Amino acid sequence: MKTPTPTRRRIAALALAFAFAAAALSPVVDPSPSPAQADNPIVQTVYTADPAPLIHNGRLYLYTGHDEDGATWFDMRDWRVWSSDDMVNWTDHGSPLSLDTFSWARQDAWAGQAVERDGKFYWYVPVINDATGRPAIGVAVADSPTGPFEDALGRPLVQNGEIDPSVFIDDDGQAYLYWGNPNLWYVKLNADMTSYSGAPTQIPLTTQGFGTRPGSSDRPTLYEEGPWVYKRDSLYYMAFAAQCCSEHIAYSTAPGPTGPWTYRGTVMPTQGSSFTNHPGIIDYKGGSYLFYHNGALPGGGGFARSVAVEQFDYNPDGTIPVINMTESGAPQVGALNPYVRQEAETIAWANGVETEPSGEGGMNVGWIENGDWIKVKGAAFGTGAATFDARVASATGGGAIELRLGGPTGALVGTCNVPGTGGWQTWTDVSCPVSGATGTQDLYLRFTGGSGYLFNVNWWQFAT
Ligand SMILES: [Ca+2]
Ligand SMILES: [Ca+2]
Repeated sequence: MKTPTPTRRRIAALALAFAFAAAALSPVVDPSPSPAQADNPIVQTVYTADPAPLIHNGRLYLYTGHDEDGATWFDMRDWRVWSSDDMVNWTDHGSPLSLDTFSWARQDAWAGQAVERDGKFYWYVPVINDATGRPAIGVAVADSPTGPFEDALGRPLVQNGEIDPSVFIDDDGQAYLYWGNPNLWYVKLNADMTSYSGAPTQIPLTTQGFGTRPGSSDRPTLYEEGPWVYKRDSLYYMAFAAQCCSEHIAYSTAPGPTGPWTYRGTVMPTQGSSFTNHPGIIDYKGGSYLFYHNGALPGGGGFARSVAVEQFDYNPDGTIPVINMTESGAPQVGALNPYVRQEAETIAWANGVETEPSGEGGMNVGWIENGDWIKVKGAAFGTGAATFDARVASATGGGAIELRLGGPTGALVGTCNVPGTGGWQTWTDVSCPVSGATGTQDLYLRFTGGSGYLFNVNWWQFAT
């Protein structure tokens, strides 16, 4: 049984400062007036970095790193998984992979990517090999996109002191692992995805292939790190973090997976209060999306980053337009169905809460204090909801869930009282009447009660 730790830092509690902070950090952000409207960054409960999207069974899974609170370097110890089917409400799947997964890893749970092959999920990550003190790339495997992941090999897959693996499986089934900083490498993975054929091959970093870095003789091209390789139509793309520091995102294209690469330009300019950036590009439900990171959360910066997303359209010739960071993020695809069980940790914007593994499986929302709230964007109530049910637990005296529409102080359509249950993982169902919830609305679960932590929420569901 896990008890919320009162001393844990609550970054999201500062979210009211978000609009002001973000406006000061970047001149390019949307003029969104308040965090109630902002949907970027897409996670507010922890700092996240180095996004890597993956689509499985019609759902978009997002693999990220995790910057520790208060870090003064890239202090990263685990990786995180999130998912969405509408690009705005993101479900927290917790931390199914960490340094502890790799017995041979010492530190630096940095940028990786997960891919699916034959019903298994392979997550390639760089870590410091304890035996050598140098970066190596490990691979973890799972039967589910949300893990749990295990070390597939018990040793590094490949090690040459360089980082940032990206994996691409071509239409012919051949898989390629790309990585590198300061150089750029690829190797052909075997069909088992945990071994390779041939030796790692260096991709020539020419200015024709990767642009010209101004004022640098030791690194003449823009390529810095973080390759992201994919194929669209018959063209191969490599996006990458360019020109440290601060980095921007640039890209090159090639007629084949091994090149030759031609530099194509900037994807995302230097913006957003993090001196690194990292691309993850994918098509989903008819739209094209760039995942990246910035320092836009309260307390954010170069070592306290947050993953964000923008929707974009390729130009007719296949080139990528210049994409700016926004606070509004990607538009919602479809709507959320409030009449099926929704996890409390499915969130468009969280103010003041965090998440933790639930004793009932998955995650639950916790650290709930008076006035905290969760935004769920675009809930389709149709002709109207009659009741609201929630799965709750409280080691204290509980409180109440206010159901509001349009904003945290918007129209009140129901109030659900939550009793003390004798434990933070001692769960019970509560139910309450709802009136006035019709049409498609942004739903706010606003939590009220006395002082201190009030209760936890595992899931909720409306009924007609
Ligand atoms: Ca709180
Ligand atoms: Ca849950």
